[in-house]
Amino acid sequence: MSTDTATAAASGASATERFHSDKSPFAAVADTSPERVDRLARKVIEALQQTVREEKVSYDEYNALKAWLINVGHDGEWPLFLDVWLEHVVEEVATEHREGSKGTIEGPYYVPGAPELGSVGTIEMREGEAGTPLVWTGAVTSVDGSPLAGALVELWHADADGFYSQFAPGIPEWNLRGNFRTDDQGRFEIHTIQPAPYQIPTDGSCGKLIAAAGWHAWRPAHLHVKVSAPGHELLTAQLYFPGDAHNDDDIASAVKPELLLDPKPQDDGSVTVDYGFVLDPER
Ligand code: MBD
Ligand code: FE
Repeated sequence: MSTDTATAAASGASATERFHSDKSPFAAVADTSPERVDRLARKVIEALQQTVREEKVSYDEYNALKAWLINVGHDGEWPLFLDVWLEHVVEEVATEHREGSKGTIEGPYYVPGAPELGSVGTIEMREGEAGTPLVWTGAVTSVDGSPLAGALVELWHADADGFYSQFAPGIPEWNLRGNFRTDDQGRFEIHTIQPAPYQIPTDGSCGKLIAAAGWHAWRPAHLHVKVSAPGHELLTAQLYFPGDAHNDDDIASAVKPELLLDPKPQDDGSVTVDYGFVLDPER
């Protein structure tokens, strides 16, 4: 049972490995000028130095920080740490010019290349997968209102225990991960289950910080998506369910009012929801 054996170090190692295998982060910034590097590095270092001065940080506190930072790396939790406490600001800056749908952070658990399931399909799930059945219909359009046929909607989300396939043990590889394509009208219909609220691992370095600071480790239940179409900017978003206790205090600060769904409970116990996406043309 994944609940018994999931560890921060294992999910952290998977997230770190995934990040390295998908991206060439240094190649993308190979042209950065020394002036830019100097400016950014100096600002970050000065913020740390100023904190030490203002708060009169002791040698014991400095050594604890050193040990903690080393442990974040050992646990593979740098992707988690950065995506929880920093990515939301990067996303805000990167998308402030957009006129189409609001997006939010990607987080550490996206995997490219999930199974292609067409415009109407059921995501891969285990027999008797726990959770309320969810039927999600929607359309993808451009900002001028024209439907985008053949747009790609990549969906991934946690199971009813809050675990992601490929980042917790004992879950089939592509469970609750699938890629959908809009039809001629730009529409899609996705059958899945409602995910559970998600608690970031408490037994690793990020969990230790959260406990020591008296914070909580919860994210509200969410569906992750990436929506893309030729000639348009990639939209990365998450969708949330009204009434979730953590919509107002997400540890990752990634909830926006525009990302709240309006689910309609059905007589058969399932829930339907209509939510579409408006993509910005590439600039
Ligand atoms: C998640 O599932 C997530 O979406 C983010 C942003 C951080 C940690 C876990
Ligand atoms: Fe998530």
